[in-house]
Amino acid sequence: RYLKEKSVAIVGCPFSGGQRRSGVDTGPNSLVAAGLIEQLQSLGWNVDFEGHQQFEGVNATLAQDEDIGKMKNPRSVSSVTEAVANTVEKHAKAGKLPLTLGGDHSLALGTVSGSLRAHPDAALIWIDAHADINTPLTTPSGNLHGCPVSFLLGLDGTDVEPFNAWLPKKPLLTPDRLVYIGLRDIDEGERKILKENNIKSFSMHHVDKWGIGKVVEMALDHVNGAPGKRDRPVHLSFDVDALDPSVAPSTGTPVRGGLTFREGHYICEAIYETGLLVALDLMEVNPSLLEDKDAKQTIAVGCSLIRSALGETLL
Ligand code: NNH
Ligand code: MN
Ligand code: MN
Ligand code: MN
Repeated sequence: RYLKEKSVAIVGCPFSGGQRRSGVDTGPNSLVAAGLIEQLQSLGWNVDFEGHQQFEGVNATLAQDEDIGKMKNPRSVSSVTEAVANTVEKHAKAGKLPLTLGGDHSLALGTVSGSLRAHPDAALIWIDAHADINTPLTTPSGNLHGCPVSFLLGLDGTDVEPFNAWLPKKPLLTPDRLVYIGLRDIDEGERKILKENNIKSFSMHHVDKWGIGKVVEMALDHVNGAPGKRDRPVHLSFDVDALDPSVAPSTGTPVRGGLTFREGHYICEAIYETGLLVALDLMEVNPSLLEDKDAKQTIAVGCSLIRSALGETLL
């Protein structure tokens, strides 16, 4: 409904500075090398891909990027996310669906910013084992991939350099348009933030209790403000670590007890079915961890989640 045509723009983001394990920067290239573009073309999409984002300069100086407070690599994350925001905004305003391939999840500060500039009333559906809503004050690790959502909401502690040089004074996202599915590893400070801001979260406990069908329904009801109402554009940010490590082993912070293969795919299929998907992120695929067969499995699952979100049907 919001797209001009069946046109997807791939934004490959070879960046790992939001966390400390190398290799996640090779995720985008691995997904493309596995045939993602051809797969999307055969689903009838026009695929716009002019090579991955160029972060060589930033990546080369990561080691010199000194901490600011607890934040690790703050200048690198800020400049990369600012650039990604501009790219995603450009594609979205051209009526295309930006598909961002990570790279670590700090990149979503950029992707969601870009989406919200083009679709100011959009909802954010965050599929993850983690809430990624630490602030620069609450982060236990200093890793900015655990913080993008707090910046998007403009929570206390996020008005900091260098991010405040480009993030808007008035945040683009409000807590009522955010929903989580898959959570099972939340930090103390995050728990408090989720409560205080009344943020809707479906943990793995809820997936077990109600089943994935009901959970996705409730998640969509929540962000649209009423049961059955479906009109908000949706930005879907999918961290592969939401899946169980037996399904997607090659990721930096696996947490057991995750979504099954089908539950992950169901989420993507159901959101595609609404016709409201305007942007998609597939993040945290790290092919350099573990053995080759685990990397291949994780890359294949990444490609198939993307296909499901872009309309591959089972029948
Ligand atoms: N919550 C932890 C932190 O802030 C871990 C976040 N790690 C993730 N998030 N992989 O998706 O560091
Ligand atoms: Mn994440
Ligand atoms: Mn995660
Ligand atoms: Mn992650």
